[in-house]
Amino acid sequence: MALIGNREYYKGIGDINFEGKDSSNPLAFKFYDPNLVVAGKTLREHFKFAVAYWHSFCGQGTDPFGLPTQSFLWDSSKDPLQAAKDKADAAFEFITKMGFEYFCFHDFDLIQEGSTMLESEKRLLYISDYISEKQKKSGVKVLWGTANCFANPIYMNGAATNPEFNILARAGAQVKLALDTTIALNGENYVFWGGREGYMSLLNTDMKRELDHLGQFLTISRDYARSQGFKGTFFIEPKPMEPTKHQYDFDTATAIGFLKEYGLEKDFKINIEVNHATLAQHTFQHELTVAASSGMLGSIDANRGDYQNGWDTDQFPNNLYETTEAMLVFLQSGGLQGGGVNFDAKIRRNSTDIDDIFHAHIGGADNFARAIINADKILSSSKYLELFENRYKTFDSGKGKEFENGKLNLKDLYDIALKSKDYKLTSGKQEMFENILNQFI
Ligand code: XLS
Ligand code: NI
Ligand code: NI
Repeated sequence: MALIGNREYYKGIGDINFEGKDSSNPLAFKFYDPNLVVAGKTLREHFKFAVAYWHSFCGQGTDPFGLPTQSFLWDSSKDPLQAAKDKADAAFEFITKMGFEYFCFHDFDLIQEGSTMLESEKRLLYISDYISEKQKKSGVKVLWGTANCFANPIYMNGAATNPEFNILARAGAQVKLALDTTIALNGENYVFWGGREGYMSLLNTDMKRELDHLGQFLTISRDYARSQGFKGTFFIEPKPMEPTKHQYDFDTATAIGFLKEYGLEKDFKINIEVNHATLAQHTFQHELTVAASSGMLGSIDANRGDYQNGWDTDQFPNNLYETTEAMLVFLQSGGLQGGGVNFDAKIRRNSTDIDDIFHAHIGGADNFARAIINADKILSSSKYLELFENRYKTFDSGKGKEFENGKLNLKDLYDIALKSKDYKLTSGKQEMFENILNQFI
């Protein structure tokens, strides 16, 4: 029985089950069978699907041009404490009906911010007690928590990179409370997404000083969390822009360079969001590959962009090609380190029925399930891997191997080149690789 709260918010919708690809029931998984074992793990274990509190229970269909289109029953109480409990009831009802085990949150998704820091702290304690009880009853867990240091007007010039110290300190207080809340809810990880950590114009920005401040801010945040017993991983979530013109955590490569510069690479990994990758002019697969190459593929914010426009549309993932290519990287790198797949996605402004949020998550989960099943078949029963590895076979032995092992200097390369006469124009076989992908999709 899915209903965990006192009243049912998603009336008329029962538990979402796996019914297989021939099912005509729109409220059933067609491909996501949580217990299906692929490459040695169940799909549930591979993905750890999480619901994003902000999009699913707070976002009401607003856009920069329009007022809310979705009104939620759980928002009806004028008392912020009651409203937060109602929202938690709705969230737990939804998550358990979906059969998912995780959610992700910002501090003030859980409860409305107070007018002072102390009031906010009281409110967060109040709601985390309530949510912890619900976690005990339902088994629902926190994949990661984070602090919203971007919505409040005081952060218009940045949070940890604000040119004024007292605003930075205020962001620090907020991160402390968000960490306390994450720890109280047994959160497995903690995210930093630097929405306002960047610049609008370099004419008025001391970039080096702001980056030093960010490095120091993350260092003391980590130290505080560790001193409170937090064992999880910290994630940086790169995004190139929006809301700032230029965000400091532009993409995965930039974020990894930053973490290494400030000595944070042991505690931090990367949370990759699909639409942020495409905003940075990269593919999702590219970002996963960069993170995996440094052993820093931590978590995924699953969504998709729109190829006809240039902002973060946060649509639910449904691009099977894109996700299958991503799952090739995912499987080959051994999956996510500590994280999971968080649906950081929102239904469209004109999706106003109570079941739309179910269709969205069902589609997202089915998309990932299909993609990993395909990717596993490509890796285990096609010539893909052999062809892939074959491109590098001249480094497997002889002089190539010596080069890889650091045994050759530049003069050695010169001597080898003098002796080489014929250079073969070896095909990259891209079209054949593409056909393999197509065959298994
Ligand atoms: C916004 C980000 C944000 C983070 C959490 O673009 O995706 O939602 O995931 O702060
Ligand atoms: Ni995100
Ligand atoms: Ni986003």
